[in-house]
Amino acid sequence: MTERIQLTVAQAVVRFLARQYSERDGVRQRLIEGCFGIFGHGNIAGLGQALMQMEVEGALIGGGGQDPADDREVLRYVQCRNEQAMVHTAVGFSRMRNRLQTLACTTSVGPGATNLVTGAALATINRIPVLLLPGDVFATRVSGTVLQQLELPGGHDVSVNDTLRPVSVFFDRVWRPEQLPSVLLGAMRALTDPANTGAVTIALPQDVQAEAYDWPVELFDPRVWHIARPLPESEVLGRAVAAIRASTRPLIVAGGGVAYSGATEALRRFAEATGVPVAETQAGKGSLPWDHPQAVGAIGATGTTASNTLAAEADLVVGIGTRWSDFTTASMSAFADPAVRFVNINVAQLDGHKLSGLSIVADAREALQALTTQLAGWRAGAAYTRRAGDLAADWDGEVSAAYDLEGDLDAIPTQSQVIGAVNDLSGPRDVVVCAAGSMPGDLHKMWRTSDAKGYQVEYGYSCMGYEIAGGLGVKMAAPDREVIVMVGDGSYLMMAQELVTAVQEGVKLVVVIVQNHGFASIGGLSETVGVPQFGTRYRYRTESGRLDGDVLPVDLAANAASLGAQVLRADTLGSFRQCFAEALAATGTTVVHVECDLATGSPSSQSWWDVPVAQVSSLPVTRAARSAYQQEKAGQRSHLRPFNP
Ligand SMILES: Cc1ncc(C[n+]2csc(CCOP(=O)(O)OP(=O)(O)O)c2C)c(N)n1
Ligand SMILES: [Mg+2]
Repeated sequence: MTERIQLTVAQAVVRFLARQYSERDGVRQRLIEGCFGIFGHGNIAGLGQALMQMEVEGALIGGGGQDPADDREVLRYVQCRNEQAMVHTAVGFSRMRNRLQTLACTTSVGPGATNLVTGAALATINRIPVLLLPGDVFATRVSGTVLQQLELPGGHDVSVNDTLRPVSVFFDRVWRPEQLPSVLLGAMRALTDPANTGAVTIALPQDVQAEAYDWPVELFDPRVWHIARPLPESEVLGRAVAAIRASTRPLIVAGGGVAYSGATEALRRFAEATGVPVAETQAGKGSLPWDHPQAVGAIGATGTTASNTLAAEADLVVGIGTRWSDFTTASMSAFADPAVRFVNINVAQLDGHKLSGLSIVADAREALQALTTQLAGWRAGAAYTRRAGDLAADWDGEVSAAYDLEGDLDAIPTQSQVIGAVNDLSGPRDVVVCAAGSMPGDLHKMWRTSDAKGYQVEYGYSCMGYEIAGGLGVKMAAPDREVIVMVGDGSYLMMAQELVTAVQEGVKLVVVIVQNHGFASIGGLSETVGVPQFGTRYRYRTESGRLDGDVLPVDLAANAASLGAQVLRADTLGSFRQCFAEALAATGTTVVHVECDLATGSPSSQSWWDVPVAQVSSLPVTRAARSAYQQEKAGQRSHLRPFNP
């Protein structure tokens, strides 16, 4: 007879989650480090009760983890302010831990659950594992229509949680306790599948959460989930080797998969052995240190002129762990040689086949090591490698000029000077976090990243409001590093409340608020698409009926102080440098508020991003933008040439 233990469904969930481990390269660690949550009637009596019982009992179970601290096997609860934000925090945490660990997020039913949707989309698009545990409406339905329940005339088994289906890589609902083991195992499998991970949702009806059941005890045995490193198929690898040997202008594009696979060292060895230059996507930035001889920096719409010149000329592009987003390909205009071909190394087939590439479905580290071995003795032409280095040096000169570290200390700084000062004053292991606005592009092209995990810009979803919440997760994952959150005034206004969580948890963030009174990025974009500055500045409405009055009297520094952060105000470059240094030295979460001058932008990427312009218009400014758009559009390629054997 199987031994059984009686627990509620919620108690079983937390006990199970506390005993899941991931393992790669022989290193085992807790898969779910903790549980973030906001309680309501949909989860307080179920998961809330279970988490409290675990906290109170200390759940001294032992076994499983290599780290003695793991043996406590308690799923620690952390309180948050907004459900979307807690998913961002889990994403920041998991990305920083190379997707080997993550956090769970519990919510009530209704609005608490639907607040998860944006965070879930962000996680899935960025391919970052997070576990979402929304409460759900009664399975039994005997209480009738409960508070916050959606009622569709066409069927009563649909709840608001079904909005999470399209943004989850795994979604299941536990209508009956007996289903729980299969749901939990399916969820863990999805969280630890490097090729297809993202938001994993287990919807838990509120009555089922509190229901008791006799569980087989093995369900709660420590369980280790091996994170696979798929090996490249030798025949496909051979074709890639032949293609690289035959190329004269090869270029590597390193994506997020390089860091997740722990392949930065393998990439460095490959680049040094072959002399092939390495460009980086947003998620791949930091794959090589910025001053490595083969590093040519950011690629695409927010790239360096070095990467973009090499991309335009490349005859073979080796994409490693990249999703080939439109920013990376400059909306399919970056690779201009009509004969260019792509080799894509990726754990996900979905990405491997993009751009008609030769798809090597494999772990980045394994594939790079195999390529390095098989290409032994081969090098790209010396003149080509030298040219890449010269182009990178030219761009570096542009960055130094924009950073302008010796600039006028008494003047209002430009955004580039603020970024330059932060880059200059922070340490090599410090981490910069950003997500939306004009800063991600400026950081991508200019930031000098020394450490593989030193750059955590979320640009898969580029979600305003990710910055502080995501930065909190990054810092929780790497408490020994300074985490610097760069946030625009627009993004700050969208979601700043996790400053309270940082203060509550004693987690130190350095937050730089760049105040430019509106959506500078979209303001810039609006100019190029023939809608100049429409609705992008934070201005009073005037008698003209338009938003063209004075700047609004918004004080974000006072706002941050009201949330419990220490706040420093800077209105010149000199005072910014001082305040930022003080913030780095502080022990608690510190916000530096700085006014920025918008007149001077960052150096141009000489690239393009496809944002369609109105085909017909009564406005001359829009018609002019349309003809410029059509010229750029002509540079778009289809990349449909098959890579046949
Ligand atoms: C949630 C969300 N809504 C809208 C957008 C579109 N968007 C991208 S950047 C931006 C403006 C950001 O303003 P701010 O944070 O002040 O940065 P700035 O553009 O001024 O650098 C907007 C509205 C987005 N990325 N995310
Ligand atoms: Mg702004």
